[in-house]
Formats: sequence, structure tokens, C-alpha cells
Amino acid sequence: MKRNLIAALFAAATVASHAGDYFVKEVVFPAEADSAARVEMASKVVPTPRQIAWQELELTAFLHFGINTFTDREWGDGKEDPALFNPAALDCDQWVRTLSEAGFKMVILTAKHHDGFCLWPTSTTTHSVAASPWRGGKGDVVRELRDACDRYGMKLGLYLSPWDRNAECYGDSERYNSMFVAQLTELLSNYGKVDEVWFDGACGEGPNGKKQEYDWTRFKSVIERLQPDAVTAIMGDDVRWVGNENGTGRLTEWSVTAKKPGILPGAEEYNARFGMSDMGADLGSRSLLCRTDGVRWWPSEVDVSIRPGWFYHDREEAKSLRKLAEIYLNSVGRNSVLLLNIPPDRNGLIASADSARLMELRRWLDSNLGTSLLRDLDLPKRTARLDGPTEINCVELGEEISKGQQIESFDVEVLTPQGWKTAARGTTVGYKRILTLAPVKASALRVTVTGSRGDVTLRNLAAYRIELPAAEAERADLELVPAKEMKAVSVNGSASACAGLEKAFDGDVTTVWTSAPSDGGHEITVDMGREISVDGFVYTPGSDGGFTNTIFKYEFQLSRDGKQWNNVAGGEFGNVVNNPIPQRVFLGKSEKARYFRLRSKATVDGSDRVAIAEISIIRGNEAD
Ligand code: FUL
Repeated sequence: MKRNLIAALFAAATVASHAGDYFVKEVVFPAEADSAARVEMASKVVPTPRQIAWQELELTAFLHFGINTFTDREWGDGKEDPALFNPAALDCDQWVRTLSEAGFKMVILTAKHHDGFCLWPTSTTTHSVAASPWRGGKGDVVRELRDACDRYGMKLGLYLSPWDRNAECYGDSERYNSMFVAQLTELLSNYGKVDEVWFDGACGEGPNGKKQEYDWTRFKSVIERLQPDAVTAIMGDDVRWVGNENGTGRLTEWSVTAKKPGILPGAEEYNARFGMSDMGADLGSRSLLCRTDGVRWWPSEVDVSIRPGWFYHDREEAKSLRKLAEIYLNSVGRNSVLLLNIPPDRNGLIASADSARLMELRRWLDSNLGTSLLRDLDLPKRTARLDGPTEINCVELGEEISKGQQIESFDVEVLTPQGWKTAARGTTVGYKRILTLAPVKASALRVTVTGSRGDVTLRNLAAYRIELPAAEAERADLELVPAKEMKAVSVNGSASACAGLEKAFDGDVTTVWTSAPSDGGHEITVDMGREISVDGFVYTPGSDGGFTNTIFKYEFQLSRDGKQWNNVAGGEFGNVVNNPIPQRVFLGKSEKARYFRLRSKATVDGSDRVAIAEISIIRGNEAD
């Protein structure tokens, strides 16, 4: 009976281009399918051709560029003056040439970020390059990038933020959806082939903000009509957000996932019912398959910036080569595509430090992961030989994903003078899995699949002797007031309420101060011991993976005597919810003070507590 059911479903979904019978992209389990049937059906889910083409890119470049580049912010509020946008030396050829030399095959540009400023002269709003002094208001960044991509054979993807803080109609759902469709239509009609459409899921409106019901079905149909080969990412059903912005994929990463894309009706409630979230550890185990309604091919994309922020900020630096090499191993090496952001600067150029770092990464990849040491590869038997006993410390495996994702667990064994030895163990493989191992001298290697959903076809098996770049001590580019000089004064004005507040400024990010609940906001006051010159501060949220109790809106005040206070900074920690890294705020000039006060006006999750892993004061030049 069950077999017939499966056969009937296969018949409905079979594609001729495959040798066997497969479900292309998704399968809905019949209610009566038992666990074995569900596992078998999941094993037959295969990617679409455009998903395969996307996965094979391995590396994609992200370009965050826009009004934030000129205001030094991560999330603009939509009130920025377009006159600020003036990248005097903008040169898209320089971007694409750099990215192409670094080995990227596709680039995605933030055509519109949350601030609503459009990098093309749209007819939908005046908040665009057309209202800027750049190229006398006649410029079009999307066009210049398109043309440069054509010159270098680079694919183009576009990021269009659904959340729009400038559009007056945002929150008036029908009207905004029509405006968004018009923007999408312009981008997907006038700029040639677009290979990835990126809708992020961010919205910082908060409980009292504007409520916009997006018409995802309508957006999707526009994409399908105008760019049928484009994958739709994040708020899309071709490419899934990995769940963090720090460059790390899951050790067990199923491209066949039980999680429903957020663009589908009822997805939020459905995913919550089965305990699946963006950041969740399990999105595709057998235990999930046995409980959920079906599975789909929805592979992971790891988005991370080469710098701390997504937009260019003068005082930030590119990540070290070591960090980038680790990010590669932990993303591409964990069955994901790496979407690496390289933000152009205010001149409209990729900074020379960033392009030098990209070239170092390319050289590192070519010399470490470029040539496998394996000989006489027998992929069906999953064995290979090495040229005599050879030291290896890294193994790479890949499944033929056009036949689905099968491996649930595997062992890698190596032949040493003492016989066969297990060198590594893993769970999922998918398109690519890279494992680093303790160095071992091997003359042969074999992979044993210890658990799988269906028949396994390996596409690739390789071994390397890699050398990770030396770990660089993170350069302390800021001078911070030493923790031992600071003393808690009060919490919400009460000296007796500040027991434990030292955890917020003890120089140790692993100790977190969490306030008592309060619905009137939170305020901490700290004595820095003596009057000093202050340039700014750094807030490190108490990250718990869910980012609860994280401050979103704040005010920062300074005082020389603890009585007279000056508001010296305030606003939002833009994007702290997705990327809870230390938030640096610079005052723009040095201020003399002995006391500081941080007031939280709203948290990212509406929680009535705040958590501070660390608040550090950036010291200015005492001579100022
Ligand atoms: C997030 C945004 O809020 C960030 O600003 C950035 O664009 C990142 C890639 O996606 O959702």
C-alpha cells in the first residue's frame, strides 16, 4: 500500500532529465506514510537546475553600498538627505575586476537597503540616486554594475529590502506591495539577467511600529515571470539563511529541510510548532521528517562581512586571513554557499586593504585546497591511494546532489603503517563537506558511509595537507578605559540596585549583567574614576543565541560631576538583532567626563530586561 502511494507520488513528480524517479524541490508526505516511507521520499528530493548552478558557485560576493556608506550607519532610518550620496570615484569595473581576480563568479548589490534609498533612478520614489549630486543626478549604480559584470563575465544578483523606512506607504500593505512590485519589475526588466534575488527578513519596527503584510506570492510570481532562472534567497524558497551572520554553517547541514520558507502562508506557526527556527540546530533530521508534513530542497547560504559591519566604516578593519580561511572551511566546507560582503567605501571603491585580503584568501585557497593528494580515486568504492605514505590533515567529500542528499554519517579511514585507522567522523555531506583532522601519514584512504537515507553517489573525494594562516592577535585599535578604574553608581537612579553591575564593565565578555524587569526602560550610571577624554563607547550584547534582552534604541550621556548630564549620542544599534557583535559608537569629537550613563529605550525583542556583556569606553586623546 505504502509502496503504491510512493509510486503514485513519484509518478506525479517525476522529471525526465533524471535517470531515476525524483521529487524536484519538494515533497508533501501522505498522512499515512510511515517513517521508512518518509525517509525514502526525502532521499528522492533533488534541487532544481538553478539551485544546482547556484550551489556550484560556492563563493558569492556581497556589496553593501548606499546612503549608510555616507552616514556611517548600519541601518539608516530613511530620513537621510539624498544629497549625502556622492561617491566621487565610483568605479564598478574596479569592484568586479577585484572580485573576479579573487575567484567570485557572482556579485549581489544592495539596490535598496532598509533606508529605502534606491541605487537606480526608480520611478517609484524620489529617494534615489536621481536626487543626489552624484553624476549630476544622472547616475545609476545598478546599470554601471551590470555593465561591469558583463565585461568580466560575472553573474549579478540584487538585494531589495522589503522593510523600507522611507516609503510613506510602508505599513499600508496593498499600496506598499504595489510599490515594491514596481521596484522589482524595474530591477528585473531593465538590467539584463539577474541570477539571485535577495529579500532579507529584517524588520526593526518593534511592537508599536508599522505593520506591513507582504504579498510574497505576488513578489515571487514577478520574479518567476521576469527572471525564471534567478534563485530567490532568504525570504524566498530557493536559498535559506544559515541563521547567523558570523560565517559558520552547521556541522549537520541538510539541504533537504523540513522547515517552511517564511514566504509561505502559515510558515511561522508551522515552524514554531515543530521547534524549527532560523537559528535552530535541527532542520532536517529523521525525527523531524517523521513529524512534519514534507520536505524541500532549501540549501543554506552563509552571509558574513569581511569587516565587522555590512557597510563601510572608516574605523573598521578587514578580518584576518586566518579568520577568512576558517570562515571558508566552516561555510563552503559545511554544505553552504559563502556570501562574503566587501563594502565599497565613500569614494565608491573597494578599499585596497580589503582587496589585498581577498587576494590573500584566493592564494590560500589555491595553494591549500587546490590540488588533492589522492590518486587512483574509485568513487563508487569510495577509496583512493596516496603517493606513498603522505601527511594529510584535511579531507573533502561531496555528494552528487542531482541525485539528492543521502549521507547521514560517515567515517574516513586511512591506511597507516599500523593498519587502518579512523581519521575523522562526520554526519551530513551534501554538496561539499571539508573536515580538518590531526595530521596523519596515510598511503590509502577509504570512506565508509555508516548511515544514509538512500543510495549514495559521491561526486568528489579529496585530501590535502593544509596550513592555516597564523592566528593574528586581534589588533587593539581602540584604547579602552581599564575595567579596574570604573565603579557602579546606580541602576535606574538607585544606588542600592546596582549589585552585580560590575559584570557589565569587568573587561570580560563572558560575564553578563542582566537587569531586573522594568517597563520604563533602563539606565546605568558608572563612575570612570577620574575625568578623562571620551571618544565613544562599545556595547557588547549578552548574546544567548536568541538575542533576547539586547538593547536596540539607546541614549548615551556624559557628566563631569555626576549632576549635570549631556546627551552625547543616541539612536539605534542597527542590525544588532542579526549580528550581535560589539557595537561601536563614536561621538565625533572628544568629550571630557568622569561619569557615563547608558539608557536603553527599547530592546530588540520588546523584553523588559536588558543584558550587557560589556560596556567599554573609548578613550580620546588627553591633549584634545
Ligand atoms: C540583514 C540586514 O538587516 C543587514 O543590514 C544586512 O543587510 C544583512 C545582510 O541582512 O537582514
